[in-house]
Amino acid sequence: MRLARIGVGASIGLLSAAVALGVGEVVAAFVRPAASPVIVVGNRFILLTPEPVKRWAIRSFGTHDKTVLLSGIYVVIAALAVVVGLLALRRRRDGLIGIAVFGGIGVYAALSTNAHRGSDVIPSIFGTLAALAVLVVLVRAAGTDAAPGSPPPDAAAGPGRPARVRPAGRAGPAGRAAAAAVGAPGWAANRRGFLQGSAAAAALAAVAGFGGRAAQHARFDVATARAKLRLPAPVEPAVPPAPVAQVVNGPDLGKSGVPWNTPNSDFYRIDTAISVPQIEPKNWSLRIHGMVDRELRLNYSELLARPLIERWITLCCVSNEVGGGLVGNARFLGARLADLLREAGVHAGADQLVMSSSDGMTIGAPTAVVMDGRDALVAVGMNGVPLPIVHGFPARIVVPGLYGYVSACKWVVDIEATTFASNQAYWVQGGWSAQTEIKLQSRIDTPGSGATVKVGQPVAIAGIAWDQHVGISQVEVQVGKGEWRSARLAPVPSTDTWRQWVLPWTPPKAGQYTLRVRAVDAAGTVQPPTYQDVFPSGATGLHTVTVHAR
Ligand SMILES: Nc1nc2c(c(=O)[nH]1)N[C@H]1C(S)=C(S)[C@@H](COP(=O)(O)O)O[C@H]1N2
Ligand SMILES: [Mo]
Repeated sequence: MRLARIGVGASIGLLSAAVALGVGEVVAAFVRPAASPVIVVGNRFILLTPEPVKRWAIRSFGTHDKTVLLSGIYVVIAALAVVVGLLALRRRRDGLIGIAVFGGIGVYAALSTNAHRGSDVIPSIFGTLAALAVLVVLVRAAGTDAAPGSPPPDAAAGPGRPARVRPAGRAGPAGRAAAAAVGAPGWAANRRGFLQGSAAAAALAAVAGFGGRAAQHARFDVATARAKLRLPAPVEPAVPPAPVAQVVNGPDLGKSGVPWNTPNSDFYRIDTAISVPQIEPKNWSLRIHGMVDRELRLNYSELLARPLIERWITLCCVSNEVGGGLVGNARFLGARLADLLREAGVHAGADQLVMSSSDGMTIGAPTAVVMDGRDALVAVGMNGVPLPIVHGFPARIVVPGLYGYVSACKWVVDIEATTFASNQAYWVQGGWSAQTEIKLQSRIDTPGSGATVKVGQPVAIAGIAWDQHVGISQVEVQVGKGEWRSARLAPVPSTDTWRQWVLPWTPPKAGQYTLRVRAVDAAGTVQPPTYQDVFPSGATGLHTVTVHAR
């Protein structure tokens, strides 16, 4: 009996919440996908999350952090919905208040998050109204014998089951009716009505949810616009990587290490965008302003009309752990950012460029680094195709030698010339260093940690090393406590990319071996062995793997 009550209460709550979310998706299809209530709440949640928790999430879930966040939000919503449903069964007014509080959270999130606009409250409001209606209908369906003329609720108490004693005036009429009805003898008659109502609500939620999402894609996706786009040929194409692959994948070693070029589909992704910004090239423009002589505004065709250069650039994340995968090497096509800044006439005192994305991210780069002659790009292409949407379509910034969080603004729409003293960008507000260049790093990709190798048979120890815009001059590998031996290095087109390396090794006898790597940069600095956490300016330490020889 109690179980039936809990089931009914839980269903009422869950179905009301599901309808709220479904209707929210439909309405968001008319407003914009980012206005969907879950997205709005998710974005607010990311901003409220303390920096150490964010770091933990990136460390534990990496590229899947947003899937985990969204799943978490759904689980929390479901749990709270069950509570609201049970409250509603006891007293309808409490259920209605619960739903209103839910809706209020959505509205608050939309109004208080700078990535959102006022109109983003609309889906949450409609979703809330729909949920209130569903709750009323289902509570009524669960207790139809509360209809005028039906016996007073306590009469529903069966033989041997004492009537419940309730403080006077606590429950509203419908709530009292439902409480009495569910699980009591009269309930059998209500069950059908309740099940029908529930099925209708579930169908509504599903159709609205999936239909709403489909409509959002149809109306807002820029995938079609991206697919139709033809980028101009670069005035300076990137040097082809063919010789690189040959050196590392030598005939004696077989295929080893990581590919020189990270395919777009394998490229790591780090950002705070739960709803990936969808910007039509024709609606895009970049504004350069602040401490400049003349403000500059550039639309997409004006950007493409500039001389575009193509460069191999290795991008990496400050959150990359020693041996981690938040690093990738791609061929970027873009216009020189320094040229644009010179046209705008950036003031000498403007030591920081704060770049903003359409989703409200702010990223601050040192002006001097961007202007020092390196190939800092407003990129439009990646590996021969327009930037993938998740990597910043239609335009992003790439600055060789700087971590992504202080340079690589995706979906960039605004650059403000300002100072470090007067302006803190997003990650810096969370305690990450305002100014830092990439740290010298190296990684063993093969053999993998825990791999088994054969005694007396040569294997390739291979991997990558990087120190963008400084360059790698040497990579050394140590087996156990042995000598540091120099690895063979692949040629590179510039100092702005990672460098592949390989060292043949023959395990002399059975046992466990520790392989350790360190790089030396072009200035002769040896990679320090001291471990340093990724926070606040990037990890240091040597990558080590253990293998078994049999
Ligand atoms: N708009 C936006 N741009 C962003 C970020 C972000 O969260 N939002 N993250 C930055 C970080 S921390 C990194 S490491 C790079 C990652 O770029 P990728 O996802 O293309 O690999 O993007 C940078 N640009
Ligand atoms: Mo990053």
